[in-house]
Amino acid sequence: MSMLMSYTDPVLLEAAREVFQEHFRRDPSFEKEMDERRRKLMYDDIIYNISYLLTAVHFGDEKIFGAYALWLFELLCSLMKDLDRDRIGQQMTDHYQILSEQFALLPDRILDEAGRNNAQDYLRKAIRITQEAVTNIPHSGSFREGPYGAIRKAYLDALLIGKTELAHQIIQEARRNGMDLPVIYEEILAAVLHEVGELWHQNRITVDKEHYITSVTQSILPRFYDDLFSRPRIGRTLVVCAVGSELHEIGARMLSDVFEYHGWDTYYLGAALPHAALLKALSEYQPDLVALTVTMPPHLPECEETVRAIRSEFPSIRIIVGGQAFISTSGLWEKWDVDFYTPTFSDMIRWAETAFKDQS
Ligand code: B12
Repeated sequence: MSMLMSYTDPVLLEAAREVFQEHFRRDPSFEKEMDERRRKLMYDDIIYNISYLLTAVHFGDEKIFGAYALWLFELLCSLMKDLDRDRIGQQMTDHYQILSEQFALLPDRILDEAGRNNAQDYLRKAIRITQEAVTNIPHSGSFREGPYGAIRKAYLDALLIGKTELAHQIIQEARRNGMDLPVIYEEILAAVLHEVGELWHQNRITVDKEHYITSVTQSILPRFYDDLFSRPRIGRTLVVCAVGSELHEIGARMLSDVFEYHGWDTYYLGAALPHAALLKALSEYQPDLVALTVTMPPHLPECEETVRAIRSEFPSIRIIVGGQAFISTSGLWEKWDVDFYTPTFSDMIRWAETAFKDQS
């Protein structure tokens, strides 16, 4: 490439126009994703991308384009909040592919053969860098640390790029390697859902992705059931539900499964259970224990009301409460007439083993 060549050479502008149009020809989603404003920016961006690529080729320095590809991907993720990282990654890898096809056609006046080859090489690397960036999200706290960090990340990465089957395989493999149900539930599946909530909160993933990951997780739980029901029974009964209009129910369901795993007979009543329906169920199943879960603090008053009603109508049933709503209180549960609260399944099972020991 000549030192004096302009990035706005008509041949390059024509190539940019071709790249722009090819995106719309190749991918029908572009029509609805790109409004007028975005189309204008997109065209300018293509010219900008070409200028970076030619600069990298000019200096024979792949890092110039590689670093730019990463920067551009993160910028687009911040700007196009309605699209998730996976989709933007797809757009950008298509983009580098289309650019590569156009660059192969550039005349020697713009790039000689060696330059064209270098450009192809840099574009291939930009594709790889972008694909890696899709799942390379800064995670909160200890998400990637400890003995379960790697598997949590592998499971979440698979879901962030829509690989449902791979996500299932990762969990099945953990099972085959001897990780038992309560650990998989709490250390992998629950931890990943908490992280997904963080990513949604930070606007790093879109709501549809959050729902998809939730639904895949829900589809994984029944795969443990053969094991669950074949375990020895201990003659204890548990009723579990998410109170009031609480829609977050996966914690409640997991809790029910963990008790079932420890030999309890459980009745999991799902989300948003009306108060009266719960009392009816308690009278029918006569459980030893009832577990109530609350995620959203506005449902706490309803939970308190439910606890009062259970105490007065079924004084012999023990009550435990849990869920994220309690984490952000100053020990609220201690002011209620409940038997136990803990944020973790392992503590809960330890408590149950002691609390029901004398009576078995
Ligand atoms: C999936 C999800 C949803 C799904 C729920 C689907 C379903 N079928 O359950 C849907 C889409 C319905 C949803 C809706 C909403 N959600 Co939502 N959701 C989540 C998400 C991503 C995962 C929830 C989950 O299943 N976690 C995994 C389970 C296993 O964890 P857990 O419930 O905490 O349970 C663990 C412990 O707490 C404990 N435990 C739980 N219960 C009990 C009970 C007992 C007795 C014991 C001992 C222990 C225990 O054991 C479990 C294992 O460790 C969370 C993120 C997060 N931090 O969890 C956000 C999150 C809870 N949602 C949030 C919000 C804001 C909402 C909405 C208001 C969004 C909206 N604008 O519409 C609505 C409100 C719905 C409603 N009316 O209740 C916020 C809540 C913020 C807050 N504290 O106020 C969160 C934290 C996301 C975030 N980071 O901001 N959500």
